Amino acid sequence: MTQSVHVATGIASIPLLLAKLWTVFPKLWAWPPVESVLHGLERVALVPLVAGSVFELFSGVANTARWYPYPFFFTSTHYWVAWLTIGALLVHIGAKLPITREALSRRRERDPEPPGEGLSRRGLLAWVGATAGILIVGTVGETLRPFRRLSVLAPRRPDIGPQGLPVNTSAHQAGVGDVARDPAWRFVVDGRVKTRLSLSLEDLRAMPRREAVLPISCVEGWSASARWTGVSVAEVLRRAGARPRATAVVESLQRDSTYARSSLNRSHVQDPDTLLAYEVNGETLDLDHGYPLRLIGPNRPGVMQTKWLYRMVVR
Ligand SMILES: Nc1nc2c(c(=O)[nH]1)N[C@H]1C(S)=C(S)[C@@H](COP(=O)(O)O)O[C@H]1N2
Ligand SMILES: [Mo]
Repeated sequence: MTQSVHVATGIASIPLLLAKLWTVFPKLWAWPPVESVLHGLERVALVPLVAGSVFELFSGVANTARWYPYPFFFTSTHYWVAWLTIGALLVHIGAKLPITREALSRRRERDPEPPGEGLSRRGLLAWVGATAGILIVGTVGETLRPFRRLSVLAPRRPDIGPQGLPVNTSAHQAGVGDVARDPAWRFVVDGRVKTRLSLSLEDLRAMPRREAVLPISCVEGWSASARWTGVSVAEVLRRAGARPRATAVVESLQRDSTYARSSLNRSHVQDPDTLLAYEVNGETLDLDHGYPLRLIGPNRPGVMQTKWLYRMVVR
């Protein structure tokens, strides 16, 4: 829900922002540029508002296409610029409140829209609404399966990929093709444990099976649910003799990637549906989905559903 609403509302904001910038553009050249100290402050506050809004929408769309034309890390920048933009928006709303209040309280008859001057305000809003609607319908199929055939504007469809699930990074791209298939593969559980475990896939399969229907909610704009089978992280920790309030970090065979490890907080660890999964939709995991073992758990973004696990460090 949160992932798709975030992406859909972000995409729908694009025509709204463009229309807004287009209508206020002439004011950029108003003369004199500053009429008073207050007016000057108000205009300065527009810089983070406009720059922040444009950056948020641009970087968000670029992220859905996995395009990062800047040196900084997308996630934290997108997050912090959002706070700056919200702050600038509050300042802007505060500065415009008197005008807005006056405009809203004015009676329509006393202030009819001047006829014949191009698009009316209502017409403009209708166009913005229609464009936003088209953009949403053209992309929301990345999360809502019934719309998948209409997803002509989306970079991918959530049902295309091995076992009906998309793949962002294949085993080949991650450079794990051979090590992941190595029969000597073991899953190691160490750190703050009483007993260090070293488990083969057969050992894991011999442990209590647990099934959960869970989505991969990818911040790159898509999500897809599947039925996962594996062993509860909680069960493995119990066998290793971890303390009751333990947390953990899982590590991938993949090297040199921000996705190669992820941490599990206490509620993730304790949720019985947080799985070390070896099957999806009743089949052994495809190599591209993290064979032999991947993490999958509720309330975690896709980036934290680490694939090709080989180790869990308990803390
Ligand atoms: N080791 C590893 N795990 C990973 C990734 C990755 O690149 N490497 N991608 C993550 C991301 S961003 C998502 S959304 C999910 C699903 O990605 P997939 O479609 O590549 O399976 O796996 C996550 N686990
Ligand atoms: Mo992702």
